[in-house]
Amino acid sequence: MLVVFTGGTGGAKLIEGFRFTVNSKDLIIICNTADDFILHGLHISPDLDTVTYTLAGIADPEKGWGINDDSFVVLEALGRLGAETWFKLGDKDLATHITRTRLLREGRPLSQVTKHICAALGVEAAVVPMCDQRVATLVTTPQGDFSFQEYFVKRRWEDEVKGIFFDGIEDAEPAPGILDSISKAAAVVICPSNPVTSIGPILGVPGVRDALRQTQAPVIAVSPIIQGASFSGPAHRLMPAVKMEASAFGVAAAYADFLDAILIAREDQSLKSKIQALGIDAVAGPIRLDSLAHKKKLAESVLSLC
Ligand code: FO1
Repeated sequence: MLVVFTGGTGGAKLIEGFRFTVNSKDLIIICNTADDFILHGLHISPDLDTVTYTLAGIADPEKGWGINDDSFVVLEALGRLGAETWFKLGDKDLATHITRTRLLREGRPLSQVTKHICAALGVEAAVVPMCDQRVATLVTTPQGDFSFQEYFVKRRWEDEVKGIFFDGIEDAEPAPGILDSISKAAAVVICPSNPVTSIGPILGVPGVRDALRQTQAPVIAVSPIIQGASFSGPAHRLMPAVKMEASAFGVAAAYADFLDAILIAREDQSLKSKIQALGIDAVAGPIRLDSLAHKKKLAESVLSLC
């Protein structure tokens, strides 16, 4: 059993590699849900969907989110009616949000709803939300507090970030099966996702971090930062806001209490000894995920390190 911690687009690139290198029934993917929000009255879970669509082979390869060859007819019609259109929900993607919202309203927990959507889309891997309770990332800026999607998509991550909070995290509980799967895993992989807003909330769910510290399984991370910049999204901007160094070393240090090894970029080779001084093995190599060949290769490298 390979247990994988992930956010959305960055992590899904490595998961695309696992799709071709690991038996999908052996994959348990634990997803961030603190990016979730309500729009047009619908419950949107961007990271769960990005991962599910990736595993189903229907993800949009250009954008990294949404469904391949989707249309935006409903969004345009919503715009004509005065609704907000900054979050680009495709027509096929909307079917997922409508179904999720209906099942949640019927009283099913998010983990069950996700299982239903995965089964309907033919995904055999277990895609698990970090918790069934509402947790929401709030980004504090000089212009006010924003939800993650407002900060990231609507405001194009241009605001100066003063702080980041996960509203509701203290009352969250790991979704059913998460703690058990971490303790029984053959290996745990932390994807090259944002350590603050993607992996941070998962680690913040009470009990998850302790389970990682206690498991006998090797815990391996892939750095989302190459030479001080993230290869997907604003991680390098957000890390300093929570006093993490925006580097592969900063990522390793943030996970130091449970991490056994980290894959870093060849360009960051010089950070190896500093990371190893934390008691973490550091392996430098190609970690960019620009093509399917890169994704498969990195998945193989992670598996051999495991
Ligand atoms: N990201 C964008 O940058 N712009 C969008 O309009 C957008 C729409 C969207 C719709 C559905 C979905 O599942 C994801 C979407 N994303 C969009 C991506 C999303 O904001 C990010 O993947 C994550 O929340 C960051 O992990």
